[in-house]
Amino acid sequence: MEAVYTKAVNVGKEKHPRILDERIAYGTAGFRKRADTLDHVIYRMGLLAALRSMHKKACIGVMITASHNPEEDNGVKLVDPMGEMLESSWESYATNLANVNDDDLGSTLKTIIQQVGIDPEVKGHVVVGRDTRPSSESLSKAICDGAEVMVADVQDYDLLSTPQLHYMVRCINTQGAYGEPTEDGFYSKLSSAFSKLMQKVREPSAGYVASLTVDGANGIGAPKMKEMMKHIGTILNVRIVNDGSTGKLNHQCGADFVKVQQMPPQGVMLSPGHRYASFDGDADRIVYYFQDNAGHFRLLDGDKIATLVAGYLKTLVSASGIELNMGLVQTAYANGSSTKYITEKLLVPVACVPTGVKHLHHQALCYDIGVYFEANGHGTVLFSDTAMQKIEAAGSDESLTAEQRESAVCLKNVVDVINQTVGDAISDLLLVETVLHANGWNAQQWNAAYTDLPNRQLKVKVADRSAISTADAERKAVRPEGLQAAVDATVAKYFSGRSFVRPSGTEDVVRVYAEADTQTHADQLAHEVSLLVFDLAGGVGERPKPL
Ligand code: G16
Repeated sequence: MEAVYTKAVNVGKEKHPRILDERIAYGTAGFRKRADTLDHVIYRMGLLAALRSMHKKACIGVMITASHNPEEDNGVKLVDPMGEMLESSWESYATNLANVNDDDLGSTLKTIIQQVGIDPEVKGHVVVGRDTRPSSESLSKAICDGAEVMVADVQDYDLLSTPQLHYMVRCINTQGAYGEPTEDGFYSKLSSAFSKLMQKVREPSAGYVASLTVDGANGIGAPKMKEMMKHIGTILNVRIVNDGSTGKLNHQCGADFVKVQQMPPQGVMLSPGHRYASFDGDADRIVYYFQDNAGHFRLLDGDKIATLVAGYLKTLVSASGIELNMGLVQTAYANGSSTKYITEKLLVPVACVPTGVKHLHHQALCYDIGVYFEANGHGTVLFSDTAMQKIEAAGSDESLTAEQRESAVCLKNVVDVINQTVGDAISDLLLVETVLHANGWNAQQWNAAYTDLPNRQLKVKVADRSAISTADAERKAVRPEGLQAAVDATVAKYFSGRSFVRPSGTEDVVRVYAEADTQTHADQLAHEVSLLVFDLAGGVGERPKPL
């Protein structure tokens, strides 16, 4: 291995030197920063991905993307063997490797190998994907350089959505049992299940119309959705806007813009009765929206998707007669009304975990059927092995009624529409359309289940966002001292008020969330809490202004 360590240092110094003496930390979903400062970090993640692969004796994925961040940023997400995010115990290795001097690269690799107990004889296998950012192509080469220095086999998928790369990793590591590890395999698996689910002819009076407009955030989701549509054909009519042909990535468009600004993206003129969806920059999030009869913009976010899907799955499971437990996982951003609806109406237990798909995914594994969604539209559904076995068996169990068997077969097709590895905008879109079709609902009928509490999200700039630390699934700020008490006192002034603050793990900001009985009150509360953050946690620049 000595020759490999030396090569890691030499290639690092020659091709991917650490030019900035600035510390970078592993965040909510990997490393994320301005693209022109990232080359050495990405090279090193190629090295680390190879080590992880050697350790797990399985293929590991690396995705070059900064997802919802502006086009100038980029980042890297590491994908573990079953398509989940990198195990958190490895995040410290990643941070350490990303920050050492070029000369210390070899010794750092050696230490990781010794600490983890990696067999140096094992050959690594790393698969790489990238989004459409201008910087992504050269950064994906840096990944390949790193993995090749560690003598790993490298497979470059080129342009993929993040969830497609997660899917590939799982397909490869299950020797194809999860699906064929190709783009065509992805489209075929999902579209074939979707076609079966959409076969049932609806009453003409039903509210559902198989037509919607998709905002591709000028990112990778647009071309990939177009590919999916070639497989789906006329079952669903999808018009794609913000497809990257003219606009800038995530600029005034995409799921994050629509969710945070609570308005339609650029390029979309809402027409009443029509359904709209927005992807984010790497197509792992989706939100829906529509204009109601009174002409108001209505958002159907991750909470609304979670409740729609959980309600449908609950009905199907019950109709099939299969005994399975279900749980729903949310974060502090979940609208209070959604949590109330899930626990009181759907009677499904809800768990609250910190922001980040890695936390939600982990918790969702505790149930036979684990539905997880962040309010920002990032989520999926996980089925345990037991659930899968029961569903498969029930589909052909002659002791069950025809209706029960039919529900079990339907459930199996629903499983195949879902990308269980991570939130997937394309897969989630097909799932939502499936449920709306099955229920015969339009967007207004979907939205009627419960009414969101008015809410507002703001960002505050501070000198050092690590000055804020949180507890209780990010619902309480434990540092700086006095901040939480001040937030509590402010919240107490508002009817149905709730607010929390947390440092973002993807942007250099502190996020503030507030909800209250009216939009004016939610806006006021968010503003007051922003001022507290600014004053007590080292705000920089202009003091937050009222909305
Ligand atoms: C990533 C994570 C999400 C998280 C979001 C915002 O999304 O995957 O789980 O909600 O960042 O995180 P934060 O509030 O810490 O900035 P994406 O779509 O940008 O990869």
